[in-house]
Amino acid sequence: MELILEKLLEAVEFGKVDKKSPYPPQLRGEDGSHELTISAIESGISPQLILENALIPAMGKVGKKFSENQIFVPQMLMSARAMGASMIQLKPFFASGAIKTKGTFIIGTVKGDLHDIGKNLVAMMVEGGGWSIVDLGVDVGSERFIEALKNNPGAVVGLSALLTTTMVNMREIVASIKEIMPETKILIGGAPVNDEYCQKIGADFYAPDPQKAVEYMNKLAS
Ligand code: B1M
Repeated sequence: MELILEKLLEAVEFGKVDKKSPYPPQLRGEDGSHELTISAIESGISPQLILENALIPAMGKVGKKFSENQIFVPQMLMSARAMGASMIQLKPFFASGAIKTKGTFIIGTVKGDLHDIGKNLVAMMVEGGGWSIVDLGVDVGSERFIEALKNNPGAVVGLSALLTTTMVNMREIVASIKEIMPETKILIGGAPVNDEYCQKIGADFYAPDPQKAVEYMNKLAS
């Protein structure tokens, strides 16, 4: 693999956003994902290769380490930020169709719920897994999910809830979506929900963490 992609993979894995960023200490003074992505594009490496050989494997490593409790939310957020810095440079290639994604993932925190840190992490990790993201934000009811699905036919939907008082809203959202578009795959997550609840409300998959969400999405795409 090109040295520059190896360096980019390392920058994203360890959360090095740009050269002036003091984090992580072991990469102080080195280029971050911002500079490395620009250099990679300028040296003629295709955006698809940048995504497939650096960003996706980096986020795969991050997700695995998080699942195994080797790293925690702050480190994961730094990696997500480093990936974001890289994605900003790649965005024009997504828009032009030069990068092919695995599909679209519509994600939102359900109605009544304003917690978005976990939802944002899942969105970032799934994006790092090669999917296009439609992030509807927080306090999202069934109407907005359905509208987004109509604009993105065949998309996978992700629902997040952090409150026992709002997880119940997942049931109505799942039922409304399945009534109109029964083939839609819906995954749910968030601290108060579990596999049993997922089955009870007719959702397709419960992901306890972002890595499990990515693994499920990748199975759907294969
Ligand atoms: Co809130 N809050 N909060 N809060 N808050 C909790 C959730 C709570 C457990 C705190 C407590 O009492 N111990 C409690 C819920 C109790 C319950 O329902 N059983 C609670 C409460 C009660 C409230 C308010 C009602 C407080 C009040 O006003 N009286 C209020 C509700 C507001 C509302 O939503 N309408 C409220 C408000 C807030 C803040 C706005 C202050 C802030 C949110 C800021 C924000 O998100 N931008 C906040 C915070 C920060 C928390 C805690 C401290 C942290 C949540 C968090 O971000 N965790 C939380 C207590 C705690 O968890 N220690 C708490 C880190 C995040 C990475 O984890 O979101 O679980 P998490 O996501 C994980 C997994 O769950 C999973 O992946 C992530 C990474 O592993 N995951 C998915 C999440 N979504 C997924 C989706 C998937 C797949 C996986 O697929 C689609």
